[in-house]
Amino acid sequence: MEYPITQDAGLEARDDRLVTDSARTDRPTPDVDVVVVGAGIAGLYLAYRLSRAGHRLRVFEAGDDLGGTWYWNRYPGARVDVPSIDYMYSFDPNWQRDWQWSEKYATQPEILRYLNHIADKHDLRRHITFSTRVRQAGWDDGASLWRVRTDGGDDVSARFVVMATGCLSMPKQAEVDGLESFTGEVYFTSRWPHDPVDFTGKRVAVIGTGSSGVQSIPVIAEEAREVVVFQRTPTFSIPARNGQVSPERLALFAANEADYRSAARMSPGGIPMERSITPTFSVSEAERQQRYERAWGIGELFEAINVYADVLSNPAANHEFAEFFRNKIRAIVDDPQTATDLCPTDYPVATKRPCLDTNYYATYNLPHVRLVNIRKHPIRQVTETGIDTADESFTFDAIVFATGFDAVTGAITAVDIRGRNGLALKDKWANGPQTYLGLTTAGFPNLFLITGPGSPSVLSNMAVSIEQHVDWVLDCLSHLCARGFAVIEPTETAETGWTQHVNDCADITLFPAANSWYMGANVPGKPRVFLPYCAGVDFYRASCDEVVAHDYLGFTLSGPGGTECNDGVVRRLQPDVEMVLNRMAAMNLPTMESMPVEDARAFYNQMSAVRPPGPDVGEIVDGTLPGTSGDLAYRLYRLYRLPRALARSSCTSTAEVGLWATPFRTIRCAGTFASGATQSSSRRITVTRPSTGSRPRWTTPWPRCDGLPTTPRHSAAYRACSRSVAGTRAVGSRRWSAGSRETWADRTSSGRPC
Ligand code: NA7
Repeated sequence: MEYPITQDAGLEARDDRLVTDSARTDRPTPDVDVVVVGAGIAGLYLAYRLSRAGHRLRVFEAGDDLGGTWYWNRYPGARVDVPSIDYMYSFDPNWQRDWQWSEKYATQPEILRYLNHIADKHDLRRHITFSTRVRQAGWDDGASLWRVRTDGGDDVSARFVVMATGCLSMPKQAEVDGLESFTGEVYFTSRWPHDPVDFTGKRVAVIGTGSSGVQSIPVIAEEAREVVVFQRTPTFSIPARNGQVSPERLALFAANEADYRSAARMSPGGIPMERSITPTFSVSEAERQQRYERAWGIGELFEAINVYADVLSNPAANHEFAEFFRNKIRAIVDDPQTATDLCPTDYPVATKRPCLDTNYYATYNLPHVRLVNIRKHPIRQVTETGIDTADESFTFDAIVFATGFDAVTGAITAVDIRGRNGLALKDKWANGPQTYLGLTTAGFPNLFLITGPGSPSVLSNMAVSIEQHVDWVLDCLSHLCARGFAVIEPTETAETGWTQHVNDCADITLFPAANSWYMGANVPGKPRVFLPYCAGVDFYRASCDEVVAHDYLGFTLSGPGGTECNDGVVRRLQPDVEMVLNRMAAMNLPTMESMPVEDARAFYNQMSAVRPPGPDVGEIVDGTLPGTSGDLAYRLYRLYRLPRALARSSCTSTAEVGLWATPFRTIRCAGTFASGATQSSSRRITVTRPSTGSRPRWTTPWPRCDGLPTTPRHSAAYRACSRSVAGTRAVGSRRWSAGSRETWADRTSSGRPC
């Protein structure tokens, strides 16, 4: 099909200052404005936006063609795991005229066709240099530009570099001894051949049971004579129930696409969906089972995890949901030992990437398919003819590695990126990535990361998150142009604050309890750090927007016109503290410090009513903190759930300091209720490991009912929460302006920030 080429139509107004500031300084003009690394979904959208905005760009792509993940991951059964119609660009408004998805979850070939269709329709290929890997990018401080080198011999200078390298694009090594001696065929799901692979009549080993294994095993089993699956960690998987695109969903989409898109952008995961506000144990067992069945039956991952508000925060809730899954597995799989081995037991459900499957568990009932639990029977080595475990020798014609990726950071640090003073990004991130908004990193000016660590990325619908990041970058470039700046870089303060916030968000969930690739735990030697931002696409977007609204808070902008920096931290509070304040703001309640203790207590009482029961208070400590007019007495509750403790406490004469603790970190202790006084103070407190010696089991219920949106927008969740606290006596009507991000201490009469 031919499409009209639109490259010259509707160009956004271009401000030449990006490229011609050298005319006003002695800086050299770079070869291009922007180098983009990668031509997957992100790279293509960047090519579209940048070219339409009139920027000179080059896109380098290691593959021989476009598509990124969807170019490489062409293993049998490869499909997207969010509904196809949610997994498409929103910038292509008339898509319905020339594109229809054939299935609820499109296959890899269909997605690749879609991406090619978009590239052709908008003439994007002309920007892309294929079969060329960017090896190095070095910041030239004197010239304020990047010098980019490729394995194809290109040496390109650019004002900006954008890493659109994808979160799951750097395959892990095989990590088994003896592979070179194997005389059969070897395949990696992440680098599948372009020519058809025929397993008919063959004995095939599959190593790995993540999404790639779960999708490919049933398809391989349809052809192969024998399939042996080597499983290290079992996975939670729900039936995809694939089929045609849901007509209801399509109708909803078509009826008002703008609303649909907007709902996706302001949702927790990038697919229109209300955040669940129902705690698991607030309903009867019968209702719980009913909802679990629905989650199992609907065949959508985000919906399934959203079944109850506290699945990812309350261990008991998670356990019950996990047990439901395990019972399903036991019911499907005939052989009891195989069923037991397929049941995940050593991590909470959804803290490793859950899978969507078609006949995965049932495949193990086929007589020619066998599961080997390599935790019990470790792989010793690959031999010339197959695989030896500790107690058995297997013969294979082919071995398939479905062993995953060096996720989120791997493809970024694979490029030798050097920032100011030659600092290597790899070295900077040696103990874990530090970013501001997952988009930028201090010491590396004019470098943008699309869906980088510290952004929702792999916990979201990537199509939505990619567009949000690219849009943010384009707006940023426009801002720089408009204001005469050439360089943007986050401050250490902003980056430290964001990195802490990302960790804080993860630490009040169960995510850190799993050895997952979210935690970097699948790659030997990789620092164990939670990589994505788990508070949700909606909360994240609000942070990004606030940074812009506050004159690029936390960024230093510089150029011929001078330097500007509105330094600060966009999220300073512990996330659950912030939710409390958000809720109060949304309800037009007075500020916390202006409330009498009784009102504050009543408010928390109401909130506690919608929370699941948590453990008792761990420790109560009395002390003093310096206040603006003398010491403040405080009572510190070192606990998992402050609100209930406050409700129980009889203390009214001293300030009560809530410590929403993150056990292994230095955390912020913020917020005081002053009896009669309006001053407060705060400091950092290091919380030590509890005497039990094990990691505390967090029940702080967030995100959930308390997860009110950052701006009081509206959602059913907000209205329901509002109703649930309707008994709270409003003692004032001061509104904490949406978007303001002060600490409690900021908002005391002293006005002093903590
Ligand atoms: P995943 O989800 O990382 O799965 C990889 C699987 O391979 C997982 O079961 C691993 O076990 C297993 N694995 C990894 N290394 C080894 C070694 N050395 N020995 C045995 N088993 C191993 O990658 P996928 O490609 O399946 O999916 C990645 C994402 O792509 C997915 O989430 C979708 O979004 C698309 P482990 O769990 O580490 O014990």
